[in-house]
Amino acid sequence: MLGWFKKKLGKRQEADRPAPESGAPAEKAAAAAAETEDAAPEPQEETAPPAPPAPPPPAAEAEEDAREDGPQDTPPEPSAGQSAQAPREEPEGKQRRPGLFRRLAERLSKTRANLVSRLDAVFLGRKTIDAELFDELEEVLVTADLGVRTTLAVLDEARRRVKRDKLSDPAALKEVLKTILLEYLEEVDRPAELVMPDEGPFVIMVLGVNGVGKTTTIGKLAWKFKQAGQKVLLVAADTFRAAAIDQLKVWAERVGVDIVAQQQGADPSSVVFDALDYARPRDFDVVIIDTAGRLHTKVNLMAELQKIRRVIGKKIPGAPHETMLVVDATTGQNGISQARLFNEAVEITGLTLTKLDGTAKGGIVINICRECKIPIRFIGIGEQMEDLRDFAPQEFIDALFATGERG
Ligand SMILES: Nc1nc2c(ncn2[C@@H]2O[C@H](COP(=O)(O)OP(=O)(O)O)[C@@H](O)[C@H]2O)c(=O)[nH]1
Ligand SMILES: [Mg+2]
Repeated sequence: MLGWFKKKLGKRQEADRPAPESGAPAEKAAAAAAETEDAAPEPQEETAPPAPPAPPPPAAEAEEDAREDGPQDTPPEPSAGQSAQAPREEPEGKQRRPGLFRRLAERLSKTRANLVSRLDAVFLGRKTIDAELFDELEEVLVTADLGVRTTLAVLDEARRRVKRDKLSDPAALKEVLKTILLEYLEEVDRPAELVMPDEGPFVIMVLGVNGVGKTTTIGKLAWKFKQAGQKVLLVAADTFRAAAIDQLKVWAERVGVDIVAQQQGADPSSVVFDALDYARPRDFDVVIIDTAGRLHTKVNLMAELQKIRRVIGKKIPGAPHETMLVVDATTGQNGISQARLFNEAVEITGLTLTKLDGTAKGGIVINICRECKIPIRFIGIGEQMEDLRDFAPQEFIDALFATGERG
């Protein structure tokens, strides 16, 4: 199954680019995006920290002084990076796929140990499907952060299918469970189509509480788009801390994309206002907006996000085309509360779940899908640039249930 990113790029390219000599443009774009993933460098050390932050580019400072509170007539110059679209290399074939799959499986190893290995232990030596088996399954699923409600729903459905298909072999029940989990993920993924704008940039507004991985995800996402030949603009609308602005600048420089940033404390809406003024005449394909996530002023934060959203919509009718909530998978059930909270304030259209490499509770992916009915676009499986994956339910379940010899 193609992930959201590929689907979107496919549409975009189909609409915008002249047909190449061979191959359907949509397919080519999808292939290019796929190759982006395939061409991702092999992981460095498992525990390698992200590249040390470089000092922000000098040009970045210049416009910070020239900042006033209201929207300006002359938008600031971009502070960093070059906007030229790098010529794309299109390597033959997809031989790297197994490596990518293996890496995903590796990164999910904590969840696999906590969920799948424990499921296996429950099934081990069982001859029949009985109530005791279901009780034990319940415990395993709940502790892997599937949540009580999702767990009960999964097991009810499993019981129904066992009865319907007259299953008696516990191994068959394990397959049934796997299928049900996959169905939950696919159910939400299926209607996840988004409409690409006919003209103007595709605007992504990124939200989430502090520390969940918004800025990192934006950096990785920018890289993904850039690899696929898209012209990307980053917008530093988290003006709460200077460090947050600098962090985004570092990413812009590392990836080689433009950024619009102002000084700490600037009104986030006016940063966005100016950034969109800057973006429109310059043919950006994608604009990604970073926002603040401090929770201690919840009401203010939500009001601020609503205001930013209004500003975007006024500047570019129909935008933001994606309002993406970033959730830290290691926070477990808390992530679900966050999704509800943000969704009430601004309608969330997609999720990115980060830090799946660091948690044994990856069951949250299934839980959040079922509870929130918001499609998961991406998953973060590490701190490196290439550690953001399109979320593909089948691949995810396969990686989770992968045994040693897989991949
Ligand atoms: N292991 C791991 N760490 C991540 C991932 N995504 C982000 N992080 C780390 O989480 C921390 C907070 O990220 P940041 O982007 O600053 O969060 P923000 O406050 O939401 O912008 C940083 O140390 C990131 O490197 C991920 O997928 N896996
Ligand atoms: Mg940040």
